[in-house]
Amino acid sequence: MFEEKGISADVVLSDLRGVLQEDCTYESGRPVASMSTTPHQLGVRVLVEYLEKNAGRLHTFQGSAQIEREVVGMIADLLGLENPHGTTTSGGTESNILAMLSFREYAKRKTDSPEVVVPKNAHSSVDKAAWLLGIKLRKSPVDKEFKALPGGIERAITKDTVGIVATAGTTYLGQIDPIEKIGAIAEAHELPFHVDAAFGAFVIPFLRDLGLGNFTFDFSVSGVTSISADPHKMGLAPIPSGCIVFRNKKHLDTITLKVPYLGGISAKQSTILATRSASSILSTWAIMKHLGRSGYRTLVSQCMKTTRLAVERAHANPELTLPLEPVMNILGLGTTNMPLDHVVDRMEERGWSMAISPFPRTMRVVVMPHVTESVVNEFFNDLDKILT
Ligand code: 0PR
Repeated sequence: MFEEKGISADVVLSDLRGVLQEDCTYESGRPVASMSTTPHQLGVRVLVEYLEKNAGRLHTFQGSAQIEREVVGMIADLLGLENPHGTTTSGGTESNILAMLSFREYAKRKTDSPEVVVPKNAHSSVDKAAWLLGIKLRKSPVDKEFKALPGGIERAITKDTVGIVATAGTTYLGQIDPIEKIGAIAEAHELPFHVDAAFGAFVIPFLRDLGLGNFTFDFSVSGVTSISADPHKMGLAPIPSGCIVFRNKKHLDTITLKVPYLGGISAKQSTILATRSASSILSTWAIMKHLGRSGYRTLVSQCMKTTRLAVERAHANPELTLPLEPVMNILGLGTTNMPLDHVVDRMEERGWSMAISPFPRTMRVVVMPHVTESVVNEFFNDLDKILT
């Protein structure tokens, strides 16, 4: 109900506090399937301090415009690209929609029935993008490690194909598709190729530095034309913070709409949203500047150490299965005998906030910074009790 007469701020705040007790907090460690975490404190300060700034009107906020360019520049640098063309976004979904919009628009003269080839391990936002954009998806198969099969991608290409999407850091298992092989196919067929690294972009480069896996997934692969990366996942930025980087201006141009009445730099918009938070962009900038690569490397190192503990605990219980030895800080846990739904219901009763992945059917554990070693031990202690 929207009352006629307002209530005092104190009462409003205490009412709100009461209702929000229902929420799970990251500090409790309970959201074990979440790709978001407690944002970095410096970022929170910046977010609150500059809350009113609008990235839909960068003509008015020229300093914020400069910071946005620097955020895109830093992310592109992390992904191995010197002269990027890109934009910040509200997250991985918007970035995937923009990538696929650019495919469709770039191929406008080629076909009226655009198709995109995507392995079946992709995030559901690719389905959402296809739905919104009137694009048909051709889903290609994956191998037994749930990685895209390059041959399957090539076979799915038709005369109406306008682009290929693959993933570096899949939602369900943290798997990395063979980006070099797919890039070669994209080049041979002269197709743009988008890599969804919404989760992986802030993890994979540091795995490489730490000697925990040498995966080539970025702009060093010549066939890759765009990559998405979400600071609001492993970048520790407050929500909303996403980014898409294009190698070539011609691809960004296809998603740039002229809005002349807004004037100046605001007269060109490449995002789906118009009015949008600039404070989360400034916050992302502050966190990335403050942590530097070394800060993120330390974070990834800690998360991977905790992931190894989770793997040990999973292997120690014969009632649990791991369809994939984790590549990064994401695990999919299956069960040998007890139905997954039953286990998840019992875990929810014990206060865990769980998620069941459909492919393969597993419980997802994302070892974000709030999922500490003691959280992992408590989690597996509860699983062990339920499974005996
Ligand atoms: N691409 C990949 C590979 C993703 O994993 C996700 C999100 C997206 C794109 C879309 O990103 P946005 O959610 O920023 O638009 N994956 C998570 C998921 O669907 C999102 C999530 C986050 C889920 C927090 C739960 C949660 O508590 O599983």
